Amino acid sequence: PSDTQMLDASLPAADEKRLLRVLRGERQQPPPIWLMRQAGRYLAEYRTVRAEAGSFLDLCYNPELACEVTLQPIRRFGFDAAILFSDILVIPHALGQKLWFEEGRGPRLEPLQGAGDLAALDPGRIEERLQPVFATLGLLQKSLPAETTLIGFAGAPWTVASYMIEGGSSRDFLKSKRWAYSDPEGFARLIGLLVEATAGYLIAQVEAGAEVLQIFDSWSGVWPEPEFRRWCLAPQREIVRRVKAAHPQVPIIVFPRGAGPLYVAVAEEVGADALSLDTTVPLDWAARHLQPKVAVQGNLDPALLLVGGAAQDAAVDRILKQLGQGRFIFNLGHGIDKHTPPEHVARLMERVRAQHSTPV
Ligand code: 1CP
Repeated sequence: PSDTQMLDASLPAADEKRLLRVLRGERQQPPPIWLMRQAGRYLAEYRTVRAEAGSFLDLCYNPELACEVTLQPIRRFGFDAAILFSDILVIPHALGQKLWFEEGRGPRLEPLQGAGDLAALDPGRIEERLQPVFATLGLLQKSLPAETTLIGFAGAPWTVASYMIEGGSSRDFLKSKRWAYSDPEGFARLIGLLVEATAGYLIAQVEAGAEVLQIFDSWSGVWPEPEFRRWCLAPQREIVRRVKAAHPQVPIIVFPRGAGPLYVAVAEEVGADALSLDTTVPLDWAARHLQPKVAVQGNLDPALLLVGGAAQDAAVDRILKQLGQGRFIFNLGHGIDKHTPPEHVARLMERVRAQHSTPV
């Protein structure tokens, strides 16, 4: 190691991957780029493998095929990061809850009715049941290009709990909210169980090869502030604390979708290295109030990728201009839509990579 590295162990090594450099506090120009849900149905090669695999869950638990679909968008577009192909709902599945995916309807679970149902969930067998996921990470570690960062992930406790209680996707989250407001102690036990399971799962992902972790709190935007702090922020913080206690060097990205002004509380209190911004977060506000504290990632509206052309270019340029002056990772504000023409993604890549190296 050089003298500078010995003086400051937190300084990125000269050969460190671009995404990791941003997460360790450097600005990169052009910014690293990857897209949420970058593997999936908008790619013909994904649809082929998906048809061959059987069900969506069969694909998640087949290491060779899951590795293959993770690599597909890397081969096609050359993103700076690959995200493990899996789903946030493998945690309830590994806890023993019935889970299936209905074509066109999304995930379905046999819903939890109340704290009485918690006894049936077994957190002791998560690592054993999710062996195929760790095997996928091992294969990816060996197959990815040297410059590509491998991202592992999990859902945050509230978002995962909502699927467990509602039995699938929801518009209003009324079953979950009714439980949380009427029996906060019982609900806290479910959240606590998910904190435990999720932290252990993420630590095991690092040990299997994940270099960065992302925690998806996709439905954090539905709570009043006190409940946001109790059911979203505090569990995120506890998971980050546990993962960092085991692996202090692993960067963690948190996505508190819909948190609005509470993004600041997440930046200050969770201990994450980066926040993923949803599409509604104002860029000048994020540059002023978030970027000095953490790296930021986002936040192109996925709907613009349906349109492409000049409208897409203008939105991309605006994000690059406003967030590109600081620690920044280009991404979408939410997952890519299955109707996205792949040519529009290629156009996005070209535009971001055309950013010249300019001083801060
Ligand atoms: O074969 C198929 O088309 C199934 C569609 C699909 C895919 C491709 C589902 C079902 N999950 C996934 C993969 C997935 N899910 C990944 C890895 C791939 C990648 O990002 O490239 C990741 C990170 C997720 C995470 C996920 N699953 C979230 C959090 C992110 C987000 O979009 O908010 C959530 C909420 C889920 C639940 C889920 N799984 C699948 C669907 C359709 C949904 C969402 C349902 C809903 O909107 O409520």
